[in-house]
Amino acid sequence: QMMKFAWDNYRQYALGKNELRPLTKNGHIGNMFGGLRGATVVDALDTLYIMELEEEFQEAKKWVEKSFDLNVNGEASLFEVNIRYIGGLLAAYYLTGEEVFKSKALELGEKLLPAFNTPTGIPRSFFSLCSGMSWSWGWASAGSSILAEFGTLHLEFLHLSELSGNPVFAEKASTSQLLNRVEKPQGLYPNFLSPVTGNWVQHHVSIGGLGDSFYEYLIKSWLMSDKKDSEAKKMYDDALEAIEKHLVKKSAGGLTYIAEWRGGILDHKMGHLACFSGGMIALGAEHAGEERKRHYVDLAAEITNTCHESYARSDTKLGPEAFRFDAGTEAMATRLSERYYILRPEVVESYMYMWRLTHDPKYRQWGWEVVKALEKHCRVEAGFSGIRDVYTTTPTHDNMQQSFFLAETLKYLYLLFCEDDVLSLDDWVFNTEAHPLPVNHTNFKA
Ligand code: DMJ
Repeated sequence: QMMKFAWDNYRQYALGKNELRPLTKNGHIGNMFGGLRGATVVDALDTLYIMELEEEFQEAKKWVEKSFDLNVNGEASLFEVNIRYIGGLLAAYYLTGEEVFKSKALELGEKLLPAFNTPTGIPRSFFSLCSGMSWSWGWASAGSSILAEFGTLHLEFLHLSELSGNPVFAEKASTSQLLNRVEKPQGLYPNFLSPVTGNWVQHHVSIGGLGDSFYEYLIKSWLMSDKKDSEAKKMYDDALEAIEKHLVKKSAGGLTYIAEWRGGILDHKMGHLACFSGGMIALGAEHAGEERKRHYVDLAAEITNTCHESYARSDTKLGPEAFRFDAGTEAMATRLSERYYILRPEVVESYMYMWRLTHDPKYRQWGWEVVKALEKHCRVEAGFSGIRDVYTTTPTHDNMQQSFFLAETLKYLYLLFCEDDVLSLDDWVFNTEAHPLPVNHTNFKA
């Protein structure tokens, strides 16, 4: 019902725009997708299909067939276009077998290739869909590329190679050679790398924003290869070991968290984005060997518990954008600018993985608490909206229904209450936007 409500309002007020503005009942386009439209349509396709919202799925499919225009010439984020559009189209194709999704994915995939024309082949954050010229975020030091952006292409690009028969996609998205060569401080991967020299630009390490999905794609690359890509597995194991050694901490109140690292100094902060890591560590634990398995299941459970605490300690029972462990604070935001919640999925994502791994009913209870909180605080007359402050029972709304709410938050909540064989984790890996891609399509190894 939540998905139907979110979709129906998007369709009524914003079809063809990227997101719905549910208070003003209009559409939002933004500047991340280079002139591409319909981010919510493409992000929602597989969720509609999985939930058997047949009529709504057909409406979405029809829009892709008739109105999804790829001949655009704006400035796009390679990462965002890849995880939402390529991921969404690929998942829709694999679930339904409908050729239109495959052909759109391949056509769009071709348009992304010029973004890799840099001295090292590491793409910058933005590129022009028309000229292929590329550039970095203005705030990224010395024109650097971001770990979580250039490191979150591999799953989708392997499938583009698989479906097109052209190895170029897999080759372009492979970063392992370069990353294995460059020295890593204490075994950690900094978030900023120069696409010109191939060296780190600044020693900020985070399993949250800027770093997050790089680690996720290491373990998922191995799983998607049916456990054949041992290089990705080793990179994941080594990275997790370094993270545990240097960043995992326990608060005075006994909460386990993952701090950020700035040139050797710890920042005792966890972003909402970092809360995906409970699920990732749980997923990896299954394959860690008997001895390490127990350890990683416990670590994943502790981190997920901490993220749940960040929700439980707020008045809305939704979590803030970032929470801290300093000056007597535990799992709460201390800055006004970090008190918002924009319908993000990472906490329910971890509940879903923890549920599938342990079947401990508390994860379903926690998921249900989120459902109730979303209904109470984020549902407005024409859709769902983010809120500006999780620490008040009368929050104001940000007037934005993010496309990842339909792609991820609602999908993970749904899967939390499904049988385990609905998108079994043995057969599918979820890209970082929760689009399922099938395991064992690995003929192309870059
Ligand atoms: C999503 O687009 C993806 O999950 C991405 O990896 C991180 N940010 C958002 C959701 O919070």
